[in-house]
Amino acid sequence: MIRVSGSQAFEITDRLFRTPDGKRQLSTQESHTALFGQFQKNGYLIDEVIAITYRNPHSFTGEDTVELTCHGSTYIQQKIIRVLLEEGCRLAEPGEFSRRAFMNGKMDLSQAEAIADLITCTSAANHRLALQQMRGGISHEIDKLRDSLLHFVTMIELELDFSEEQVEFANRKDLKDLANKLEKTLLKLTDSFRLGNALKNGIPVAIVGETNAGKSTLLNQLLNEEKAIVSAIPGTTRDVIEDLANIRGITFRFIDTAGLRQTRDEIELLGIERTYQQIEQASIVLWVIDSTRFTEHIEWMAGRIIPRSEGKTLMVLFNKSDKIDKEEQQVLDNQFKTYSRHRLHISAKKGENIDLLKAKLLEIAGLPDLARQDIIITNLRHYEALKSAHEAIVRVQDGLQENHSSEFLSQDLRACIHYLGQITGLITTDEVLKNIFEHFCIGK
Ligand SMILES: Nc1nc2c(ncn2[C@@H]2O[C@H](COP(=O)(O)OP(=O)(O)OP(=O)(O)O)[C@@H](O)[C@H]2O)c(=O)[nH]1
Ligand SMILES: [Mg+2]
Repeated sequence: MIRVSGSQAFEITDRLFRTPDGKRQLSTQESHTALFGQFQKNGYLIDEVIAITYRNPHSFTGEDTVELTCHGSTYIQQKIIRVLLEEGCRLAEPGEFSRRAFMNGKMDLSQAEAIADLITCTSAANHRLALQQMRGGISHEIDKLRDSLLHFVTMIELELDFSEEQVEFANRKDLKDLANKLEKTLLKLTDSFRLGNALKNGIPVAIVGETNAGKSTLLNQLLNEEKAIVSAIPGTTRDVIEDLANIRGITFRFIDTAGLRQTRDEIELLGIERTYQQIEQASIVLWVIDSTRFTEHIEWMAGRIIPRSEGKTLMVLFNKSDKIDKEEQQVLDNQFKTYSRHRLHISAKKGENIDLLKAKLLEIAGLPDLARQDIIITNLRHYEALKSAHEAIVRVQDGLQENHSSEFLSQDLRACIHYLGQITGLITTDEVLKNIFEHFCIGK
């Protein structure tokens, strides 16, 4: 489908589009109607198309728009586009349609951004969050906050006008309550970003452990794909290998790493350094142990993995369970009780207990019920703005506590309102807009 939007959309397409009876024109069509006809230039037929007309402001961009649905060949598409360009159109920039929609007030900035998220969504969770944002979930929450703040600041500023008379229009206790309420809401929103970000970019899961433990085999098993090279030679994986996998609608980012061991090999040492970085960046760490040779270097290994896993969930996986019996499994399990309460026997090669591992990962990820209507922030730009807004409201709280003058309070309240305005695009700069829309794909 080729979309032509702008004040000359009808004029240009009318020169190229003929209905079978040769009588009807796009410019005189009613909005939201489809016409069948030929797309041609100077009598040279290019394709038979359906043309849908939208009259401003009732289109996605808010401008006059014609959408041409043609046959799928890239040759035809390019030919049509070339002819349109010859007739005075120009190619849309990335995200330009959404940008125009925003400029023409068809949607606010956070809604426009949600379109980009919707297009790239790869999981049920992403999909739901993007939809929520596109339909104005976040905007609504932000507007509510802004309204409370505006009310707040009006009361404070009224006092400024009567400053000589030393009146207090705004009851200080009410103001404190309002500030506390706003602070809580802003904190909740900024806090939700950790989850939102994980849902959007995948929850990072680092697969670490001794060489030859079966880490790459496990990665392949989780991805259902022969992504990493597996071999019986210790030190096979030297670099970080990662990919996304979807487990029941939630995206996980599984990261296979170079096995840990004492080595003088320079390249391997660089790889091990990267393993450490990956542990630090992950939310969940899977420590893979070769059940057939577990006694070796365990202390050494623990000394490397445990401190770096602080604040994350560490799960111990006894791999190659196909090689040992139940009693041996029990002994192993007892030995690792102190390291983590999450322990599981698996066989990466045979696929044993992999479903259980997946269920455990979902459980550890501890995702709240997404069906609830809680607002979850997924966008870094929104997060930054909310964080600044939160800092400003904390200054207001402090100011109220220390009986600062209305003038100071109003300054911080205005700052808070300003940051919230950035999210919905009430306050923006050309640079910010450029930055946002240039990351859209062309045609959106
Ligand atoms: N019996 C058995 N063998 C396994 C299992 N998982 C992996 N292996 C074997 O163990 C060897 C090492 O597997 P890899 O997946 O390459 O191990 P790794 O931990 O990635 O090793 P490095 O990349 O060297 O650190 C291979 O020969 C695998 O076939 C398992 O569950 N059972
Ligand atoms: Mg490997």
